[in-house]
Amino acid sequence: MAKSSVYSVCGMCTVRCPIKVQVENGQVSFIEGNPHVPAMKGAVCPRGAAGIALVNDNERPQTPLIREGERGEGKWRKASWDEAFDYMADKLGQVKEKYGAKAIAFTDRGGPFRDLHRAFLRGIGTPNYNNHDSSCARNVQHAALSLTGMGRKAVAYDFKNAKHVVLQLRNIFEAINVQEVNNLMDAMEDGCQLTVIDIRANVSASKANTFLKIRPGTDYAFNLAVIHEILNKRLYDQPFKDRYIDGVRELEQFVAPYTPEWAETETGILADQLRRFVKELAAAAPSVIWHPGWMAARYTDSFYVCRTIYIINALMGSYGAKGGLPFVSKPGDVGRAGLKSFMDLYPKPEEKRADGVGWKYKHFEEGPGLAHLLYQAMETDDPYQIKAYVAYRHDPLMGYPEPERLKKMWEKLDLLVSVTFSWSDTAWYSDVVLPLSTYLERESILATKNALKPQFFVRHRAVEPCYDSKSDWEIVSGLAKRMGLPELAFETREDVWNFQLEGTGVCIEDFDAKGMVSLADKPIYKAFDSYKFKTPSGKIEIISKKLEENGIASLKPYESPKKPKEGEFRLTFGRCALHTQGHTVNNPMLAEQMSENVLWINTKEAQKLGISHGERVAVSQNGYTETIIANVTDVIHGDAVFVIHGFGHRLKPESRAYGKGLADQNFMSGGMEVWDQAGGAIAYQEHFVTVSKIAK
Ligand SMILES: Nc1nc2c(c(=O)[nH]1)N[C@H]1C(S)=C(S)[C@@H](COP(=O)(O)OP(=O)(O)OC[C@H]3O[C@@H](n4cnc5c(=O)[nH]c(N)nc54)[C@H](O)[C@@H]3O)O[C@H]1N2
Ligand SMILES: Nc1nc2c(c(=O)[nH]1)N[C@H]1C(S)=C(S)[C@@H](COP(=O)(O)OP(=O)(O)OC[C@H]3O[C@@H](n4cnc5c(=O)[nH]c(N)nc54)[C@H](O)[C@@H]3O)O[C@H]1N2
Ligand code: SF4
Ligand SMILES: [Mo]
Repeated sequence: MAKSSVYSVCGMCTVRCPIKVQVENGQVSFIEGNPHVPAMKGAVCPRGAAGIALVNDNERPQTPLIREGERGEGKWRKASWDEAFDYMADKLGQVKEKYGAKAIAFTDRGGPFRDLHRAFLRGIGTPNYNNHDSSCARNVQHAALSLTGMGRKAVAYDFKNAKHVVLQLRNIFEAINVQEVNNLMDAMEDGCQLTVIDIRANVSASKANTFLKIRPGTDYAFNLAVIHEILNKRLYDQPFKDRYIDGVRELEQFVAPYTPEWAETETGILADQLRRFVKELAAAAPSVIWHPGWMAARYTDSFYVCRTIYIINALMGSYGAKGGLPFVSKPGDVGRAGLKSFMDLYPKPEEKRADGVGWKYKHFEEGPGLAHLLYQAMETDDPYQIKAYVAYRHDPLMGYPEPERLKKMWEKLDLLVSVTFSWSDTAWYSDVVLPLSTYLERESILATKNALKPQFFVRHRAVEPCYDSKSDWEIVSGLAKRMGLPELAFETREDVWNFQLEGTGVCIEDFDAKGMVSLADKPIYKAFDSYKFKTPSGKIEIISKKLEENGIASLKPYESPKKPKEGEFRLTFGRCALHTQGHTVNNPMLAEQMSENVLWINTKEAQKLGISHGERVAVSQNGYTETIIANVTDVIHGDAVFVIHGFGHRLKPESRAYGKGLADQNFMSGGMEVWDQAGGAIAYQEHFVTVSKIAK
């Protein structure tokens, strides 16, 4: 038997763990963690292992498809790649000629492999690149920027050396990043404390030293009281505070009314418990990580929750500290040249963005913009018409609220394209579907990981595509060739990689041994004294000039969240270890492990409704109903019901997922307009549902 192994990068979720793929006779036989990365411990998570089942899954798009019937009807014509590229280039050309390049919009899933397709957008001249982040971590990013002038990824989470980790809105043992989980478990074995603040006892809570069950949507109250207690008892890191934090006096005045006793009435967490927790936290400083959150697109004040978390980390002195939030290094920081950028081939388009970011909303970062505002522009033609849209590795019909509303927003598009490896609601509704090879069948462009030990890494193709699919660079090259961008029309993967490696002193063979090239010998903890934050004052700024100038308060007075009306529940959601968003639900191995989601509902509330554990119940909002099995439990707050997101698929080709479970995005009526004006993200959890027994 012909056996080989390939170092690559997992693609089952956005974490992109380094992996080693074993291949036997041209088929993937086993996937494990890359043994050269100690924190992987040779492991992958269940989804990473199930990548094997993705490759030969015949329920994914297998050739390019061009729509024949109405949008969403599912009538397709199979096309060759040449035909699909010609069709697309022709339509894009027409839109560009008639409405200008800005009428072409593009969204993707974010991540490190974007340089080439973003260069393509610049090349054709549109400013309208967005990613999914307004449905995910935008509030975290903007909170980080508003305080430090640096994005959320400018610091690492040094779990391995931490002494106290706080997870608030962050379920690390189910929303998995393998290296982070392994590092945190090692630290906990060495005595690191774990505190979980959540509306329900999730798996992370089950491993925690302290679990604080909080009333949904009151995290800002809790955090303000924590700051009050830290300042009141002078539990902060004095030298760090004096040297690196600007605006502590304003902060002190602002939090004066927010005592632990006050917070108790809001959050349900006892004042004494809060005080004990703060004392323990301060004792572990500066090796403290209060995780700023990841999926923080939840409430209209989530930005301020993230902001207070960063402020608490600063007061604990954990910025720059071992076991806290040390600063990552970029290639330039360690005296190395970075990868040559495709985007630098073209100037930045001068047109203003359709989503208003950078001109109408000056306090937001331009990069990925705010996709929900792009969609609104598609509907209103304000500031201008958008006529072509490519959703690349993106399923907004599952990931944004109100799918039916979103379809209406897309009504005026002359072209809607989906580039994807699996069926998705968005792909099914598109005019053209371009099947991307699965991550095991394709290579990616080279990417950089800024880290304590920065590196370049690469995704290698482990096996040849089993259907008529292509890699990203092949897709971009195919389009570039037809759209007058010869500099992006690469013939071979080596041409792509060699372009990127020019001037770096690294060659592509250097990746063979480990799948990555480290740019430093050991983790670098940047010298504290030399550090300057990227704000005007060089310090962490509690009062952000940029926010204030744009009419946004740096410290917003607390407003109590809406209480659910009698018989209503706040709809909340999150992840489980067995699935990624909506795109693994039809995976043969994972569907077998978990084929539907259940509705977590508090025991007392269920009793009032006469609902028993395991019973199928109806969930409704504004006359719209879906059904789901009830998980009656004491460990969720009575104000909320909770589901795992990503279920409730209704697509014909997905036999394993079809009709199973509930789709939470269908219960967010008006949700495209409900977003956090300070942080930019959608506020997904500002919606209420009723739950009832199903009439027999
Ligand atoms: N297995 C797996 N891992 C993943 C993903 C996946 O789909 N599957 N997706 C990846 C992605 S894209 C992301 S963004 C991350 C998300 O990572 P996380 O943000 O950590 O994950 P979630 O499960 O969305 O939410 C975390 C917790 O927030 C809690 N929560 C809900 N409302 C409130 C509230 O009002 N207050 C508090 N304190 N807690 C609340 C939920 O109960 C849940 O336990 O995970 C990543 N990793
Ligand atoms: N109601 C509700 N809405 C949510 C969430 C929620 O919990 N509840 N979670 C939010 C969060 S945290 C996020 S990150 C977003 C996620 O939503 P999206 O950003 O849309 O991401 P995914 O669902 O992971 O993937 C989108 C599509 O891309 C395809 N895909 C995945 N990986 C690849 C790849 O490597 N290449 C290509 N070409 N295609 C790929 C998949 O097949 C899938 O169809 O949704 C957000 N929306
Ligand atoms: S966390 Fe799991 S699914 Fe995500 S990249 Fe790592 S191994 Fe793959
Ligand atoms: Mo996310």
